[in-house]
Amino acid sequence: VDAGWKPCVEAQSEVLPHQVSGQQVWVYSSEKSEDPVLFSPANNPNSSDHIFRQAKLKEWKGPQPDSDIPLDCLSVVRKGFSFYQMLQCDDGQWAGDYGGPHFLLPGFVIAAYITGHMDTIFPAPHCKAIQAYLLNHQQEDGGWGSHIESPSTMFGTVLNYVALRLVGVEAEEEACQKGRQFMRQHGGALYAPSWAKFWLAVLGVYEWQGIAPVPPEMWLLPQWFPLHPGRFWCHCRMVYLPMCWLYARRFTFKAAEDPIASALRSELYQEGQKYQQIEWRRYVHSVADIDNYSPIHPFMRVLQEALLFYERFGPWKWLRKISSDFALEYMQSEDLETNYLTIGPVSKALHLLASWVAAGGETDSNSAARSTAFRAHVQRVPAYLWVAEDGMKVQGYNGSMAWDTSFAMQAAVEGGLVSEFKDMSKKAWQWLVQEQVRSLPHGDWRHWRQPIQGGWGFSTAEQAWPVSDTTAEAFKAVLLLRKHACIKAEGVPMPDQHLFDTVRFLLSYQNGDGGWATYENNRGWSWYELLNPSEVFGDIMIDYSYVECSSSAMQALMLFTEQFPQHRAREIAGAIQRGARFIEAMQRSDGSWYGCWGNCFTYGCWFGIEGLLCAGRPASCRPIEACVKFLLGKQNSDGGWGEDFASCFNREYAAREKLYGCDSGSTVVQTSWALLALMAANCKDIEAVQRGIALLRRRQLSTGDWPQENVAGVFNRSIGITYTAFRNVFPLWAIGRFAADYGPRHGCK
Ligand code: LAN
Repeated sequence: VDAGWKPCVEAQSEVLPHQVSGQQVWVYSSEKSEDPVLFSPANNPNSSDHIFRQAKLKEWKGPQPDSDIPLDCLSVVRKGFSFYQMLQCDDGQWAGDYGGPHFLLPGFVIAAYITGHMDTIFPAPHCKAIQAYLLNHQQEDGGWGSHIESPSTMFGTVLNYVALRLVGVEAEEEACQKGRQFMRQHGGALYAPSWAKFWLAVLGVYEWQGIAPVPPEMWLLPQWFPLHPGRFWCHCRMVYLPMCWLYARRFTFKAAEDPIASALRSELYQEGQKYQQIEWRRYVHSVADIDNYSPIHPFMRVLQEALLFYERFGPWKWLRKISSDFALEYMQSEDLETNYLTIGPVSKALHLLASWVAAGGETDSNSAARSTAFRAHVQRVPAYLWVAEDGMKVQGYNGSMAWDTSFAMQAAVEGGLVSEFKDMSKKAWQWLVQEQVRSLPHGDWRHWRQPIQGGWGFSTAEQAWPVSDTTAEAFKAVLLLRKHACIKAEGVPMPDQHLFDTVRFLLSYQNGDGGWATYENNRGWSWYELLNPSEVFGDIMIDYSYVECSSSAMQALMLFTEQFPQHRAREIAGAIQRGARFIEAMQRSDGSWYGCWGNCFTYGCWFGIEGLLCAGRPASCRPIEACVKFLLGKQNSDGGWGEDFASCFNREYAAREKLYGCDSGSTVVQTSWALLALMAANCKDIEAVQRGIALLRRRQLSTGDWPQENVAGVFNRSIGITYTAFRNVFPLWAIGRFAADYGPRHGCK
């Protein structure tokens, strides 16, 4: 990618409802300081976040990590933190690449193109960096995957092909020719999954008759009705919200008048297939086999047919108007609450477009561009963009800063390094205190939002969507730090009441089954999955209880109750016990736990074991022993652990092959999770733990960093997502635990 990209903190703006805080953005300056960085996807599609890290290292004024190879484990952690502190941002957070999915960037590009704002949203250097990204991740078969480690899918290919064309790559260029060939081998865009078809319809290169209905009237269903969308998982709800509004209007870009869009009308389909003659209605349910992860259930098909009938014979106008107006008001309220970030990247791109349409963009583009909402949306696009050596990408969220900062601090505490890294710790503490979530401006239960006060989000407070476990992990970090002398003496104060708010938050997010879901309490049943319309994602309809979220919430509550034995102690104790029963119920017969948000069983096992232990289950209890046995059985001969993304996708443990130039299938992140779990469970096989630690030490680079290996995160079973910070934080945490606790306990260094 071209040099000249720099991370920075964006200036405040008068269009946004609240102050921008905690975000990271990239700016381009024409003075080039470095040579372009090379990226070789054939070696590893996971980039190293080299550009960001180099920029931070250059700014660093403090001492450099020792170049010697450390002799003991504590020095390894010290060296690792000496490196990692150099990456900390001035405000105290750790930022990093949170890319991975391949279906996000195209939505942004399509929305920018339709609104005629490519020049403002993606000026020339952006387009160049986006081209680099798209070309870097095109695979040998001409397609793109749904995420960086996925084989090519129609979801990835159709969307990224369109994005490539819109950022200025000509149809005759080789990349496009190969892309077309891949699409045509799989039936052309008529066989793309529904979310891809939606973007195509909006761009005017697919017709609305070929789209399964997304009626806004669903919002008018009575609240008690089991299928009211207020009961869906918030991500599902908040994506179908702008979709239903755009669908009801059948909004379409005037593709016929645009040279690229009209060319796409033939490029996306089979050779010789005439766009005007396609019988769209026949392709509503068609999707390529390679994409069909969650096939549409016959029950949903019947429902979709009924809805098509309703659409055909004219939905009642008044009902459509009331429901569309409601949807628009809901979207505007979400914009204000999240400072125009919205809950995530898919809704963000749809809101960007919808705000322009709602301001009359179709008839008067100039005045729509001046509308407050559209301008504010444009200003918040950079919060989602990231530049790494593979190019410019749209991240899975507006960053993972709260999550990464919370883990980093817990690792520092466990390694006993808080006072040694006092400035780093104080800055991180301050950032965490500042990023605790306030309450919603319009009150909580409006639009099915739960009280959020006292929570922490995955990224920043202004994003205003705290999660059970991001709250819990930040709370753990805060509780651990506040006991330290240097934080007590010099850190910004945090009133106890703010800690009590978090307790109320965590207790109220527990579900009836004893577990914790993500952003909300569970509001529906798993049979809703019969209505999953996405084809490409698994388990998206409701907010399920998860082992990871439950374990984090329990650990945080336990830590709190140790420090404040007077505050809601009985409720907390009861909640933890119910949580433990949920975790036990989720254990698989082989002793493992499936990880829903990390790749994969190594991640789930770590949370499962820590959860049971914090509830007071002894390390010798049957479930923990079974999990230890499971983990030990998966250790590689080099001492490490390594799982393939197939574990997440197929829900069966899949060992990772030697890949991307590594000398084995082991990875440092998964090895660390397994080790953290084993050490927490006080594993009797000391030698196995030692061999794992030895692998982490061998893989540490001379700088104190670790290499970026594989995709460590996952969502919705099928999509991989990058966590760059994990390669530092988890090895540091595992080796720190070994140095400070497990090692001394077992007489080894
Ligand atoms: C995230 C990121 C963080 C993640 C953890 C905190 C790790 C997890 O323990 C709970 C769930 C959560 C908050 C989570 C949920 C789903 C998200 C928001 C994501 C994986 C980041 C991107 C993803 C979102 C759904 C992407 C947009 C795609 C759609 C299908 C709407």
